[in-house]
Amino acid sequence: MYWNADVECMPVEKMKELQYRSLKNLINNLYNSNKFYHDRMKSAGVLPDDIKSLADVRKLPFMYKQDLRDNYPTKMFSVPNTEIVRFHASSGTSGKPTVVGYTENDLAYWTEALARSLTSIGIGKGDAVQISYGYGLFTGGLGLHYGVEKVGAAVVPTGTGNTERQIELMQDLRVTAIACTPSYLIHMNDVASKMGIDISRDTCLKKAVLGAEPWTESMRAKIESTMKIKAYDIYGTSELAGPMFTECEERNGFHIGSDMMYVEILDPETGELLENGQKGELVVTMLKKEAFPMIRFKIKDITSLTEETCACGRTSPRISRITGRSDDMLIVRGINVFPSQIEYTLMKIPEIGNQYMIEVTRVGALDHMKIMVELKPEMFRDKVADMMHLKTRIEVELKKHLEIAALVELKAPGELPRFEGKAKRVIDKRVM
Ligand code: DLL
Repeated sequence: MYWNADVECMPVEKMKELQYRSLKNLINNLYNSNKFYHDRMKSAGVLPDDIKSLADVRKLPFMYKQDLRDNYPTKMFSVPNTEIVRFHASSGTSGKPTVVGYTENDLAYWTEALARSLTSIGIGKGDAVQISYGYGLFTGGLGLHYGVEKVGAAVVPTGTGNTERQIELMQDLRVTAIACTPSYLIHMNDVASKMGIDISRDTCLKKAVLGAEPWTESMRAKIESTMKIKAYDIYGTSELAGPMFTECEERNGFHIGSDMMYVEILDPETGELLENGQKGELVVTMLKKEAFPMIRFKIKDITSLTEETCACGRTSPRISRITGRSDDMLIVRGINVFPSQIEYTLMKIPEIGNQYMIEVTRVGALDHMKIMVELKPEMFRDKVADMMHLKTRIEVELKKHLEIAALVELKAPGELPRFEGKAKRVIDKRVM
């Protein structure tokens, strides 16, 4: 079943022509009306007339997450504020979040991408889909919400937390599919067991749409065998829109809507364009976005591209499941955390010295983050009450900037290990 067969199964050459026309339009508009892109292209020595084929996209300069921070909150937007109908934001490295704005058309394309994806995994009218992604500034909840409604299924908008109630609702509303992070689904299953509920026996759950954090085939196998459901991967980033692309029933990569985006896979070291099947850094140009265009955006996720027609009949290219990142971003309970963001917060607290370490572990299905910080010698006290007060103050400060809780452990000066050369600040003990 296709949502939009004309586009999803369009002959490849015809699609490439369409992409070129969209690219040409986009670059002309941006050069003439957006100061950020105009200046970027000018300093890279590229003019709109230099874009004579789709491959000429490679002449255009890259965009980075840092550009969003430098232009906080809306300086890169391409439309007047009056055209914006929604904002989303994700946490940033230096206290400032990255903000993305959407016009009505932007939301319509995002929803269309999700409608195609959900249809490709057989979710539609008659399904009840529990959305256990965060609603609000995070794109997971609201993004999927409108996609699910679009395909005519019923939304159960539980959001995150209150797991026991979520399980009751799953039973009472005869939920057939759930969308959440893979780790949260495993946690939900553990909680259900403690409540004496067997998800495979006592609920109508058949499918799960899982993403927003890395997970593996072995985690998929575990989820499917314990809950007797089919688990599909979903991918997206807030800069592109939010969750957008799933695998189809074949489960051999995310189908990319080529009418909406152009994908390159580059060698992270050399920047060289890689062949189909080779793993590298994902670089995306969004062809239709109005409020917040993305040209050659370096997402930093590692994947590979396939352009062969899929056994499902779709001609759209696929990217393989995400196997890592080319930067140091951690995803903890579905939230993006940059060690530099932690450092920025810590270094503003006068009692803290220069040494810290971040430890991420998984207890049951949930991630836990511990931050060990060395105090300055003059700030280190023997009085337990003083230290407890300081520990709480650091935890509150981190929670404010990271949006998730981290446990702080205070260390005496000189207590943390020192490294010759590159400091090892992050210990990720999670096994997936
Ligand atoms: O996580 C959007 C999303 C919501 C995707 C719900 C899927 C479901 P951000 O918070 O901007 O957006 O984080 C994007 O999360 O660059 C990847 O590193 C990682 N990520 C997202 N989905 C997957 C996945 C949302 N399926 C960053 N597998 C991305 C591995 C993923 N990593």
